[in-house]
Amino acid sequence: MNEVKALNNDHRSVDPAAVEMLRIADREGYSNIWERYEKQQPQCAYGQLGTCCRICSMGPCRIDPFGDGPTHGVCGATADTIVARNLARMAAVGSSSHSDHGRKVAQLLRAVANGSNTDYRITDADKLMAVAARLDIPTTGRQQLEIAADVAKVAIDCFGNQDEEPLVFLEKYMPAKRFARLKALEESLYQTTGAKTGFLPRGIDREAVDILHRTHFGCDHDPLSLVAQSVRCSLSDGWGGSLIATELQDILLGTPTIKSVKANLGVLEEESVNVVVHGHEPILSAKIAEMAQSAENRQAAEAVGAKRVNVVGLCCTGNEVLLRQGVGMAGNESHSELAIMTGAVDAMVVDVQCIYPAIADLASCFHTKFITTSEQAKIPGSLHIQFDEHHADAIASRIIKTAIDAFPNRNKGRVYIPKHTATAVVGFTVEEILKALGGTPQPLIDLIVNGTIKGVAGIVGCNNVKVQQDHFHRVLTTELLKRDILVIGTGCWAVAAAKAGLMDLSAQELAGPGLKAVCRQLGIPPVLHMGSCVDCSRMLNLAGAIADHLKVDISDLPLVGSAPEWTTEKAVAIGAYFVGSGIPVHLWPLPPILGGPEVTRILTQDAKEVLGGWFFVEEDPVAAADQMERIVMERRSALGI
Ligand code: SF4
Ligand code: MSK
Repeated sequence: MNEVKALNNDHRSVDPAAVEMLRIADREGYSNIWERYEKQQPQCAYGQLGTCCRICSMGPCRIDPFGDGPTHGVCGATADTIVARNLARMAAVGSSSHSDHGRKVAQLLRAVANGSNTDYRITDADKLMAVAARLDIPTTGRQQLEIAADVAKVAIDCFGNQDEEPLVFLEKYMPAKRFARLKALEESLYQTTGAKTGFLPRGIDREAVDILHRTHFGCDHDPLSLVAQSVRCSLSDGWGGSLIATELQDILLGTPTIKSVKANLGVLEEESVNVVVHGHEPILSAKIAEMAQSAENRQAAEAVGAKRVNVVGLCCTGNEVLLRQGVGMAGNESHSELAIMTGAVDAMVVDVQCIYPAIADLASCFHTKFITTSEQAKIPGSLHIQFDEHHADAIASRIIKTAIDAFPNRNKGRVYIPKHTATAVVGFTVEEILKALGGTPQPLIDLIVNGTIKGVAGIVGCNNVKVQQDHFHRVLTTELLKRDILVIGTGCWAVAAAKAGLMDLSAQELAGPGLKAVCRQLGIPPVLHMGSCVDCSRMLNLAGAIADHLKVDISDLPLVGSAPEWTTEKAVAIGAYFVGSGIPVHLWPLPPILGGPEVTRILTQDAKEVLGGWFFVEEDPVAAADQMERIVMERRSALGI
């Protein structure tokens, strides 16, 4: 290994396990996201600014943001129209991904309730009762499955709702003041402009279809109208599809509880059959994690010379099984190829979202079975084993058997597992946080009011090859802790924080004096893992519980969000529903909107007045923490605390 290569790899990731694996990638010539990113340079500036359009066959059209070239597309579309249309389509795709996940969980709950699926069951009856109560579904004297059927029906109806009323889930879960503000905003815009501008989502499917329609050639060209619909669609994700996914998964698979786990590539075991579950939907992977423990599978593993079947997670499917079943967490998005390069993965099983197609080629260099399971995420070169929740036990068994059968083909001479792991205390659902606080948010509110904790930051999002892996996550999180700001979050950020040891109890020492004392007293880390991407709904629920308790709007609270290292269209939807819920959101890397000055102004300035939440961008993590702290302090003084 020469020094230049090592320096390059240090530049690619701050995670020592990743740096070790990238040295192997360099030595062996394994393709990876960093190497392919370098080959993509220079990337298209029009794309980065959002000013390219190819929605009709007169295009593609490009607007020169510096005014030297064309100022309009062939049809006359301006840069702002093009930027806003592109943004809206990102929000629609992101929302649809989360919400389609929620739909499948709702359909499964319906099947369990009507007895047509016996591979799953109601695991958390208390959560079922809590969700039913929230939705005003009667529970007294009724059978559990009858109640479950009603909950499933309300959820499924939210997808196809065709009237003009807001989504039932949103109406029942969104804090009263936020709901009233969005409703009043719709009415005042109607009175002042005469045009309908909706913010309260009606049907989950409808809001995404609405964007596909209004961004068709020759429809909505008004940047404000397009941005407003982007927010409405995203709210149908946060307070609709994602919320349904979270709540109903808790009913079916159990609400996560606080537990201690290990994170990073060191959770792979040299002597075991390693099955990595990756993607987002835990319905299958929860089964795989459960069945891997069976005596039959243990014996089958032993029969091929392995110690056991070791199921570990990646990305958000990983977060789901980590929080509920305590499996090890192999890594976040950028770790997916690195895990295969260890040579110790016998099967990587993927469902949907955030899966690199490159894994197929890479896996073919090893004995690793790369198994796709969703008709919505087929990848050439993989082994496809179609998941069907009505035969979940049988399919999970077949997948585990495939991994066990692959184990003897492992080339032990090529196995290298970096020894890095960190301990992480995870599983901070709203239920667990309230339990730790004695059943009410009041102690947390008291701590915020008396300044022991200045505020709460919610961090979400991915890895992005444009940012040194995990660097922004680590520095921003540590900076916020120092400033007595409690950090909560989800997704690949949560994995980054876990790998960095920030979810270990020892991380209390990194916190400012107030936060440190609180965490010591409660026996919790200062960084709380709330789940997967869809579990951003748990953050909304926590914010909502505090807002309702104080009878204020979420936008009054000292809360702030960030999506550093964001990558996906889902992150756009999450950011937009945070903003629509009244929470300012930091973003890095730059979103593709800067080519549209009006869109940029709406999202970074006007939204503050209108929605109480807005976007801001900052490249430097310490400066981002400064800005986030400033927002928290401004909100504190507005509250008079
Ligand atoms: Fe060009 Fe207008 Fe067609 Fe877009 S819609 S590709 S700007 S002509
Ligand atoms: S997995 S959306 S890369 S967080 Fe949810 Fe990670 Fe971002 Fe996918």
